[in-house]
Amino acid sequence: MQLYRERVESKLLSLLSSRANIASHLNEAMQYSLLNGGKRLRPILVYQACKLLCGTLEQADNAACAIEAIHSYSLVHDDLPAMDDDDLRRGKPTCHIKFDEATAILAGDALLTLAFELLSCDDSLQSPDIKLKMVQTLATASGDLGMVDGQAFDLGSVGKALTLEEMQSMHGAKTGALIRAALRLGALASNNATPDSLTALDQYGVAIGLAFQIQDDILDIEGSTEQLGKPQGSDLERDKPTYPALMGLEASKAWLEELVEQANDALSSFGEQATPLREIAQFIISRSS
Ligand code: GRG
Repeated sequence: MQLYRERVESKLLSLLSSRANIASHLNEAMQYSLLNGGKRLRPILVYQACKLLCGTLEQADNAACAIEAIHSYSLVHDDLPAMDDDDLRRGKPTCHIKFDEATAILAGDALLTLAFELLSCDDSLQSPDIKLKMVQTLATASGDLGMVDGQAFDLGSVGKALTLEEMQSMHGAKTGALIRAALRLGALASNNATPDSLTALDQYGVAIGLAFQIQDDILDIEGSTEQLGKPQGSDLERDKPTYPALMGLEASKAWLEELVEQANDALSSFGEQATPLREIAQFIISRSS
């Protein structure tokens, strides 16, 4: 994971350093948001899925950068006063606190569009058809049929009692869609994806996406502000619906174990080659930040 984290960070740094904006604070705000820590889970999934299907890391580079650009944009906008109104992200002042609100909106916009520029100008991809499928994958996962839809539902449900089904749909869109897209992007980039391998990776993605969100909710209770890099207890304070609140802490933890089993089962056809993805599933439920 460390290897891939460093790889995507160095690609992102050289990409942003090479862009000549006339507004220097825009580039600064983009760099601040993209390069200020973070686990880089989504790019790591892109690399692992591509490698699993015998693709090279070069083939996965642009998709890895693109998905992290989308993720970073979503965090910048999520932190804005009109949304979650947060001051702290990854242990540092959020983008609109460090710069200003307009700059944070624009930096988010620029990161979002950068992602599609990266996918569409990727020369390492073998066919225009694959490129197009990757653009579609990322657009659908991040737009109004994916992450943006989940965010809109989330903002509309503060203080409301949700059913387990509603929570799963919300998180499936808000957090899960991008995680599944990361795996699909990596698989497509390898140029060796088959319908079966895409289905298996998607089933794995559904399980780890949900596990990621449940662990996030648990960390809001059991983690520390220092480790999390954002205020601990913020879900509780905002009366946000969470899995531990709905089903209890112990049942949530038991569910995590079941989801890791489901994730591992989904990978059975890949054998030993999928060990890194199995380790990532375990990492997701044992992470402390
Ligand atoms: C603004 C369109 C729009 C969407 C925002 C992802 C999201 C949607 C909001 C983030 C709110 C949040 C804390 C969700 C919980 C799960 C999550 C995505 C956590 C942050 O992702 P990590 O833990 O972050 O991968 P790092 O910092 O490691 O990159």
